Amino acid sequence: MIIVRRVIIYHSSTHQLHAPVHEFFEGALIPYQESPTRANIVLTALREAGGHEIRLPTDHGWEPIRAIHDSAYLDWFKSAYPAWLAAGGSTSGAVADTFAVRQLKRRPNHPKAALGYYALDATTVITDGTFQAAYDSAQVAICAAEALSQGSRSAFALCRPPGHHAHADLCGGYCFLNNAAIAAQWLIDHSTAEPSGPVRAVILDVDFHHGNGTQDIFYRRSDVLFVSIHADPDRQYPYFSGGAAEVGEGEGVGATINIPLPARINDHAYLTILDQACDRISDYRPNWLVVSLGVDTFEGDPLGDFALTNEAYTLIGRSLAELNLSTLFVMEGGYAIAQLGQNITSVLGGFESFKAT
Ligand code: SP5
Ligand code: ZN
Repeated sequence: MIIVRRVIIYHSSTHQLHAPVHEFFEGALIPYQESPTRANIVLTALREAGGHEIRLPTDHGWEPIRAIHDSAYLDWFKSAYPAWLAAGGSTSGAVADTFAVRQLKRRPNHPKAALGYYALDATTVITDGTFQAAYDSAQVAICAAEALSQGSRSAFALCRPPGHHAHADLCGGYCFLNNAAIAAQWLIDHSTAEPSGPVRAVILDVDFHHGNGTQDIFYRRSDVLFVSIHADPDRQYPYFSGGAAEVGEGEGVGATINIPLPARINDHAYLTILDQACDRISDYRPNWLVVSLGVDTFEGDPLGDFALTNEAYTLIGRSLAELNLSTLFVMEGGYAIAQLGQNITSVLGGFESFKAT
């Protein structure tokens, strides 16, 4: 028998307000890769695939976002763009040129200084609509989490901007608010207590890049298992985290699992590793599964160096369905525009068509 479990889709239209023009890429200015087209294409592909309920988010306010992010960071983010303009910055977007790295700890109030204090790289260009887009992207994730907590078996949060590179008080890697972390925390906070111990969530991050922000947010906790399968940071962004030796700290030791992979990895090798990760997830016996879903693992992705074909995404969806958990997909990266819609619908299609034995 085929169990058809249709994934409920949440998306926002205000993501289009976040549309920086350029980014630095290997020393050159190129068009901003994390473009509004990405989410539009995924939504169109989902509509064409048919059969999904597609919903806009309702506003759940600041509380679920404050549960993850530093309040001074959120205050800064809210007024970063107008403050930048008032300080003489260009309307093409606010971006840092000086960063608060290592021993540099001063935090002056100047808008340009604040940018470099709260950003880990120069890809988080803040334009007029960025704050609204990021807030609504987080609301998309929260509403999808709410659907799960109300009994839906699965949901897909079409978040844009993405979230997994954002720390509690840092933006980076096109990310401002950590949508997956906010959703996981929301699920934990809205679950009925387990007699057997704390409510547990897994965040499985299959984006090409290590989910540095998510890792850092939960690094000292045992109630959220973070599993990330990604390009070895010895050769790829975000470089400064994502090694296999990073396993958590204090209470959280063992609740972070990093699986760095070589360039050109193919479908078969990747899926073998994913299935090993799924065994670790089952052993943890979580109440909730949040999947940070990036498809920049695709062979044609301009930011990636893996060799996954479209068929891999159906099999990834299927492996995740086999876990038989309440599952929330949160959109992260994926920049091969022509195949982006198909790669995402393949994951959801593989998940939905899993044949129970
Ligand atoms: C959410 C997400 O996927 N963010 C990714 C941010 C990556 N930014 C740095 C990209 C540097 C790419 N260099 C690769 C060159 C390939 N020719
Ligand atoms: Zn990525």
